[in-house]
Amino acid sequence: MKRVSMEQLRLYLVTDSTNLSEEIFLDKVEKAIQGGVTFLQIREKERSTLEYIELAKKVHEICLRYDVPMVVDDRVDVAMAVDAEGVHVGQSDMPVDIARKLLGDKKIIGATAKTVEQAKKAEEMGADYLGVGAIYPTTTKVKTVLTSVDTLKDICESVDICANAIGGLNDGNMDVLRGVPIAGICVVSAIMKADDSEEAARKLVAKMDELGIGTDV
Ligand code: TZP
Ligand code: MG
Repeated sequence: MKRVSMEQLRLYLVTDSTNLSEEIFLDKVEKAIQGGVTFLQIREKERSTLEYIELAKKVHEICLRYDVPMVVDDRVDVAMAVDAEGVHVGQSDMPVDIARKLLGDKKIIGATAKTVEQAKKAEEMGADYLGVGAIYPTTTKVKTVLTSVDTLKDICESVDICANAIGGLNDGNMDVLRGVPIAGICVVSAIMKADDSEEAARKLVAKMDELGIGTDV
């Protein structure tokens, strides 16, 4: 069952509301979608469950208006609470097959994979797409190691589900992804730290167009 398309994954925004007022955060998210974001993951590490749910509801309202799927990082309970389109799980989070049992057949489940083995296992367990990285060192709060572009290519060739590159990516350093059969890229800082998130998203789309990233040819 296809729950997410390659086109929907092309510009994947992982949010980070750190140091932003709610108003500015929500405005940044909406403008980023207007600039070309096609998929969104809400990712909050510091909030209580109640705060997470309240914010996720507001972000989801925006996403629904633009027909952009929203998944919740890590928290299957929060995804269920707000009827999000799905969840994204890392290697230390809830296993994909258990998340699938809890969320059912219709929801999107994304998984982080840093090796071909992890990628194949996630696919077998029912993941719909993969986030692969970090391609570059990242300043976003995350425990991660680097994944080479060669490994990213190997992963793309080893699974049938879509893979996106993540980690330190911006419009100035994506050239290494030319020719890699990814569906798109996932970014935090390139959009969340930009003064103008709409322009930032537009630039990322333009760069992907130039490099032929996520074009099904
Ligand atoms: N997983 C691997 S790298 C990363 C995550 C969540 C953070 C990416 O953030 P940025 O700011 O785009 O480097
Ligand atoms: Mg996680």
